[in-house]
Amino acid sequence: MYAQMVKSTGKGVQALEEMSREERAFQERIDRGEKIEPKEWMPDAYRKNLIRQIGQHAHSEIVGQLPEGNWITRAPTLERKANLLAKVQDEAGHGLYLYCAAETLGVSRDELFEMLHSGKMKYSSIFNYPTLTWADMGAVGWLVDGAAIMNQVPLQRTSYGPYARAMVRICKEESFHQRQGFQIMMVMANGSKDQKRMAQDALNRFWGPALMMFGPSDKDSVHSAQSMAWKIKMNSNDELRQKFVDETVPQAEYLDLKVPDENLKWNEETGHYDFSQPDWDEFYDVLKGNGPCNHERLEARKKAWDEGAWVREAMMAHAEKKAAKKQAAE
Ligand code: BYC
Repeated sequence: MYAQMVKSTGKGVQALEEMSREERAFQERIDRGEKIEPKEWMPDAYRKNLIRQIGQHAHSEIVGQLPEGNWITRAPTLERKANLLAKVQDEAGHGLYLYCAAETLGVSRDELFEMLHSGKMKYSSIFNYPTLTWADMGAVGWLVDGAAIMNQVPLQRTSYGPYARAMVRICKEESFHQRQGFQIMMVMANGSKDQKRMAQDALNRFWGPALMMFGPSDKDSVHSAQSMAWKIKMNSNDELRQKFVDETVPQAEYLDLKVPDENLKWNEETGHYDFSQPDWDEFYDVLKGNGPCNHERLEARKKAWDEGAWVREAMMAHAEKKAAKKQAAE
């Protein structure tokens, strides 16, 4: 049933005159800034869209552990290893909060995992790129978590209560992640010639994919209009991408690294940087499953799921035994 739910919910916004009385009252609650809670009435399309977005967000956190997990055993110092380990564990925690939030909408965790593993549900495109050197741990923290915060801070005000509340803690932790990434970049950029070259190379490879994290340009975004009307999304994709560029370019300058974009230029008139769009053909190709690591990431997730089957079975057996014991005592 939920496989159909993740299908696109359209490009435009439902017109007021097309709304039923219930739908209109619901929209008015959203417009007043009220939070919607799990047991309350909501339009089916609102529920579907939230399951899609929160589910994809949860999957991104879980799959997002893989590129950094790759470097835990090769971190250059014990302190770096402990920091990276903590960060990767935080991502697992974020996934769990988000799966819980999605479950309050009536979808089960098993259904969500099935949709991830069968490719029916997406996760962020960024995690289909490889992490080739230690400098990538800096670039991921700085750029990927930096982009994530840009997108997620406004989501603390999203209309669905459990999602908004989950975002509060997630954002606090993402800020720490961004800083630890930037600090790695500072050390690399101020280190030996080779270290600086590695830092620049990591920036070169992650800049475009980080810009893609915000989704297609506004004119091509399928869900933005309705999601923004429902405050499932607080800003458009292009707005957040611009904000990210405006904040990140001065940080690159501070690192004395060059953002790989010949068209990047401060625009006095707009008060923003002009910049090149990322390669949208590459983005859609990654979404279709053809990125450098799509296959590897999904296989790793499926393997973890299969190898964890005995844990789930043991936990379920324990819970059932406990429930039976309680029932017998009553
Ligand atoms: N990658 O209509 P649009 C993290 C899809 S985790 C893949 O604009 P929407 C972190 C989109 O789903 C970061 N797919 O969509 C974790 C839609 O396809 P469907 C994740 C993408 O939803 C560990 C289609 O393209 N953050 O930060 O309005 C370590 C059309 O797009 C992408 C979140 O999930 C993409 N980049 O806007 C470190 C935040 N972009 O579903 C860090 C919550 C678009 O119709 N999510 N698509 O098949 C959002 O804010 C929104 O869902 C997005 C996309 C801005 C991502």
